[in-house]
Amino acid sequence: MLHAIDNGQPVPAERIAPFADSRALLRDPAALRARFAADGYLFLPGALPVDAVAAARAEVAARLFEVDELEAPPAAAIASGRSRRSAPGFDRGAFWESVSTGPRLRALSHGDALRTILGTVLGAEPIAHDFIFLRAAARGRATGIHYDHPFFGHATENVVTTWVPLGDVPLAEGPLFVVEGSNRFDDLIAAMRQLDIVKAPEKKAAYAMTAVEFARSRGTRLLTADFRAGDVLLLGMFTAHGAFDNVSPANRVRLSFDIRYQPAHEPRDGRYFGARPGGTTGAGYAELNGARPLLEAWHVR
Ligand SMILES: O=C(O)CCC(=O)C(=O)O
Repeated sequence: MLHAIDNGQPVPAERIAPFADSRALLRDPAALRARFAADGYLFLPGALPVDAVAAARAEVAARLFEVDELEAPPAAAIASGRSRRSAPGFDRGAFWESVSTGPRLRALSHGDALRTILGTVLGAEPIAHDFIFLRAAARGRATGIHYDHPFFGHATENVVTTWVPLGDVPLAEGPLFVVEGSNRFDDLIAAMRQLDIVKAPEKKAAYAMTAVEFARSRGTRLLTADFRAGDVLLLGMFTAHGAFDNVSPANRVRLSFDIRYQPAHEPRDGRYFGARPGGTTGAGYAELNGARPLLEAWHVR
């Protein structure tokens, strides 16, 4: 039984199901790509070295501890309810950029293990965005349902979102979910192709419905997992997804990152590449939720 919370309510049993496990297909690239095309996602449990994940987690947690947002020991990621990031003059964008470019985090996000997986999935030499979305979701946080195309699919649609939990992320801590079959919701996908949230910022990429309402309206389910350190989830640009509520009784912060890979030879969206990428809006790392103190408001992106 999978128990997750959406918008303060338990997800009914008929609306939630586990991801298909595609790890064995890493040895069969054609079958792996066929599964990705069919399902719009690939769940690859245990595909990353856990020591590299633990090192990245420790690095990020140490930085949050430094601004007094976590209790000791930092790697337990228990929110303190305090923050030095609220102090006048604190440069939140610069801080988050420095956390997001930490060497251990980058060794994981841009390292051989992910490169090899993404090369297999793309069937081409892969390149990762330099801009990375590092998430620190405190209790009470969630991410609304959206497709990624309006953010990342403009230069090429052949872009793969790569979601990596930095440590175990059980269902109570609000992991990612995928809307089953949403890669075939042609009406929604056609609308997403028209939407550029930078050119039309009044249009939100996230749907107003709760995840359960959304799934019910389409007669489908929310697929997810009790994520373990070392797991990876890959999504296409036309796969609707979000994250459940973090309801951790221990006040544990959900740490994860998401990054996009694409074939190196295809056109690149300059907002996400380079030494100081501007990100979706041009504000750089200051635009991310992670740049705000843990207990401040959280909206999708
Ligand atoms: O981790 C989250 O809360 C959201 C991640 C997401 O939307 C993505 O990876 O595209």
